[in-house]
Formats: sequence, C-alpha cells, structure tokens
Amino acid sequence: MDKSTICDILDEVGTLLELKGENPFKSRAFHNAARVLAGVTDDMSTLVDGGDIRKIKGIGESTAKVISDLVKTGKSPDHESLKKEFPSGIFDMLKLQGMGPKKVAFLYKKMNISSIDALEKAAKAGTLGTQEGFGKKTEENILQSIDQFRKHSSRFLINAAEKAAQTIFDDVKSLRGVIRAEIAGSLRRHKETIGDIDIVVSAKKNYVKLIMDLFTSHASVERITGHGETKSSVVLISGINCDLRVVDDAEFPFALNYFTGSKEHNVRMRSLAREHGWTLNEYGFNILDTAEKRSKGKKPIKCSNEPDIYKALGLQYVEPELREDLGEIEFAKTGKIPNLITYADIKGTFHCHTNYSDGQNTLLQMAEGAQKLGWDYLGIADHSKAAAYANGLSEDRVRKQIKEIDALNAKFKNFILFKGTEVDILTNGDLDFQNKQLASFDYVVASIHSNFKLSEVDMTKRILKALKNKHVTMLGHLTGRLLLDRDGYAVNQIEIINAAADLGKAIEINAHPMRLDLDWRMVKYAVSKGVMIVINPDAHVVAGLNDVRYGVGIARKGWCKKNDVLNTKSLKKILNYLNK
Ligand code: DGT
Ligand code: CA
Ligand code: CA
Ligand code: ZN
Repeated sequence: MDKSTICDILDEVGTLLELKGENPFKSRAFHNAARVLAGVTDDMSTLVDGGDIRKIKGIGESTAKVISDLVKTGKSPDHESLKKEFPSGIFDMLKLQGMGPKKVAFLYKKMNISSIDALEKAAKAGTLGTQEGFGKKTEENILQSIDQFRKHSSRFLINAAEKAAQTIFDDVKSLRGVIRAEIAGSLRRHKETIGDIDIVVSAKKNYVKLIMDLFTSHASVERITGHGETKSSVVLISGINCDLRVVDDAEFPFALNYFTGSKEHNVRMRSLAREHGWTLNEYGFNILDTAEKRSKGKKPIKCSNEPDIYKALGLQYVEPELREDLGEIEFAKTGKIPNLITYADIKGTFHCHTNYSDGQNTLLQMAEGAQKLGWDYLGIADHSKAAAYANGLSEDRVRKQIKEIDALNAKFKNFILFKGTEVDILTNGDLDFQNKQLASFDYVVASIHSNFKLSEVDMTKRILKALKNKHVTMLGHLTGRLLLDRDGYAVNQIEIINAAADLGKAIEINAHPMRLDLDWRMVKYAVSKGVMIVINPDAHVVAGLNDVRYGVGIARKGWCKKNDVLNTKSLKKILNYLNK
C-alpha cells in the first residue's frame, strides 16, 4: 500500500473517532500522524519491520498499529470496524462544504439523517432550522453545498483518475489475447478534471468474451453497469466509472483516435475525411457512397497506427493534449504544430514549501528529493508573514532560512537551492515584505491567499500593482481556483497576462492537481504573448515534487514548447534570468 493511501486512512480514522464522539486527543493523534507520515521519506516497510515507526515524533502506539497493519496486510481491523459503525451515506455528508464531523454526528444521532438526500429533505422541510446550532441561514448554506456537491461529484481530479486507472489498466493490458491497449478519453488528453476512464483494447477474436468477463469481475470493480460483446462499463471502488471497448487489431488506431476525442476534434477530423471523399468513424475509413465519391474517391492509405490516420488526411500528427479544436487542425495542415515540452525537459522548479512554513519536510529533504528526480536546482518559496494560517515567515526567520540555504549550497555539488519567497499580495496590492527584504531573495513568487471577494476590477488592479513591483519574478496561482471545490476569484486574466508580457514577468502553472492554475486555455494565450511560463508543484512534502508531471501535461495542453517554460533552462541560464 502506498504512503498517500495510508495517510488518507489515518485521516479517515481520525474523522471516524470524531464522529463517534471520542476524546478529541485521540482523533487529533490520527490527523496529526497523517500529516507527520506525509513528510516521512523512508521506506514504509523498512520502518514498520524494524520497529522504527514508533521512534517518529507524532506517531504513538495506536497510530503505529494502524500503519503497521496497513503496510503488512493492506487492511486495518481498527479502521474497518470503525467504518462499519456508520452508514456509507455519512461519508458523502462529510464531503459537503461546511459540514464537519461534529455536525454530521449530531444529524445522525439526533435526527437519524444518514444521507445527502435525507439531509436535503430535512433542510427543505425546515426541520433543521429548529435544531440548536442550525438556523435558517445554515439550512440555506446546506442546500447550497448540496448543489455544489452534485455539480462536482460526477468528475474527478486527474491524480485520482490516474490512480484509479492504474488499479485496472495494467491487468487488462496483460490479459491473454490482448494485442494492444491504451487509456483514451480525457485522461489521455490530460484534461484538468476527468468524467470517466476510457480503455481501448484490441484482441484476438476468440478471447474477447473472456476479456470482458475478467474486466467486469476485476478486484477493483465495485459495480457493473454494462456488460456487452464489445463494450462494458463498471464503477470502480474509487467511485469513478470505467468503460472498456474491445476491437479488432485493424480497427485499433481508429477506435483509439475516436475514443480519445475530444468530440469537437472528432467532428473536425470527420469533416476533413469527407473532403477527401471518405467517411471516418471508430472502425476505419470508408469510401463515401455518394456523388461526392466520383469527384474524389482516392482510397485512403492503410493505417496501422494513429499517426497514419493523420497522415492519410494530410495532417501532421496531433498530440492527444492538443485535440480540443483550438486550432490544432489548421496548424497540422501546414505542419506548424510546435514540438511540445516533455517531462524530461524539466531541470528544477520554484514554488516549494518546507517546515519553515506549512510544509512537512526540511530544506535538506526537499533538496534531496529534487536531486533524486535528477534536477539541477530547487526553489524554496515559503509563505510570508501575513499568511499566519500557514506559519508564514517573519523577516527574522527569513534570515535564518537564507543562512541555512547558504550552508547547504556550500555542500552541494552541481545542485543549487534557490532562495525565494511566496509573498502574499495584500488587499491593496502591496506586498507582504518591504522592498529591502524582497531584494534579499533570488526570486519572488507573488500570490493571493486572502480577501477573495473583491470585484473583478479591484482584483485585477490588486494583482497588476503587485506585478509592477520590480522584485516580483513570477505570479503564483493566478485565479486561486480549487478544482471541483472552489471557483477562482473574479479577475481579468487577459489583462494580467498582457501586463506580464509587457513587464517581462513569468506566470506559474501551479501543478498541484487541485489547482492546475493558470488554466491551459490561458496558457495558450500567455505563450502567444511571449510570457514565460513556470511549472511549479507548490509542494508541501517531498512527494509533492512529482506533481510537476501534471503541470507538464497542462503546459502541453497550452501549446508550450521547451523554451516557453523557465524551468527547462540550465542552471547557468537560470542564474542569468534571475539576475536580470
Ligand atoms: P470526460 O469523460 O467527460 O472527462 O471526457 P471524455 O472526452 O473522456 O468523454 P467521454 O468519456 O464521454 O467519451 C470519450 C470520447 O469518445 C470523447 O472524447 C469523444 C468520443 N465520443 C463520445 N461521444 C461522442 C459523440 O457523440 N460524438 C463524437 N464525435 N465523439 C464522441
Ligand atoms: Ca472519459
Ligand atoms: Ca466514457
Ligand atoms: Zn500559494
């Protein structure tokens, strides 16, 4: 079992104990253990086997037991038995904004409400408002949260979808009779959120039925929603739907292309095929059976893979990330689609937190994590003092951190820790540090973490003012959105991007899967304006550095070439850039 799943379960145990009304120290111990464990970099099995798990500060007897059980058996009896005490609808209620374990426990114990539907009924009937601690206003808020939940609960963050796909895809791929297998749909196109997982497989004819049976009975399947000869659909245990299509191997390129989408891209491909006198669908090309055929009617080339389909239509190959009908067909016609950035181009990153502010790991651990990824540099940008909730750094603590970074850098070979800050943009557009302080950093990320409710005009002014500060190197998470949770604040992104272009400031793609902000549609615009893009993981633990991968996906979706992205530059070029 991987560490992040163990942390999730520890958190869930903490929440279950709260629901149960146990001693708050007990539940806090589990939440705390989850946080501490997230920052542990050692191998879990080694820690558990050697008994060193108990030596970690913040891990006590009962939390260590749950961790050991999970590592050794993949299950924790303590967790399982706690979970059994509550109906499953309770867990949905906990996902509602503003609904903590205390409220949910009250509703369940005192009013016997154990599902979102029941909660909605009670709120609409006005029976909630009469309860202590639940006024009319709370009722309205609850109804609003339910609306939000329903709107979002049918989609998933990309990391969750990826993880869910991994539980089943490799097994499907290695089934007997399978010739080729790919993940298609929005996951292949690297959309910021995913509706369902689409798997396309080609197989030998006499194995198709067996493949369908094994797919629908896979251990990660919770429920079967369709079981056909060529298509089956299931709901995975993680709650996400997964479709499987099985085709002949000759049809595979066409099926993969069709089910990768997007719908809009497919429509363009089909009409282009018509111009050639062909039809195009998920099975292949066909000669048009109409008058049009006589005028054109040359046979399409044989397509044994996806690039052949584009070739047949006279197009340059279009990477899946670009298939959104945002100009890729026109560019492909003239061979002008650029070479997109790849993960291998990344040489470091700039927006990371340590235990100086709200991160879990030390400077050294973060640096070692970056070195393990083969990076040449890592930028540390802890929060500034206004971010009290995140243990933001005072000027004194900044000095201490800078000293520590200098000492570390003196020991590193071929690797540099850059001294940065994620400075808060205050409500009036001033920055949370004086210019003199800002000048002591190698670079400055400016971000908004407070007062989200300004008007669009005021918010845009606020950010523009911050951008104009000569010490600001880059803008952090421009819209502040949290995917499937909170919309971004009102801001004129075009105006900000134009200003960044004029002022020579970089803009971050925050690669955290909950943010992916700048949005890829805007990345495309920013690149067209010549704005330098930076892919930042906003990592709060060492493992968070891996999120850069999601940022690269968004950069590719935004048509970024290697040179459009700051953190593809060599150490030498970065030093030049930061000195300017
Ligand atoms: P999602 O699942 O909502 O994140 O987005 P997709 O793009 O994965 O959509 P999905 O799963 O409904 O369908 C997979 C692909 O199949 C889609 O990207 C394009 C293709 N497709 C599905 N329905 C249609 C359709 O009615 N027309 C066309 N042209 N293509 C379709
Ligand atoms: Ca899909
Ligand atoms: Ca689908
Ligand atoms: Zn931030």
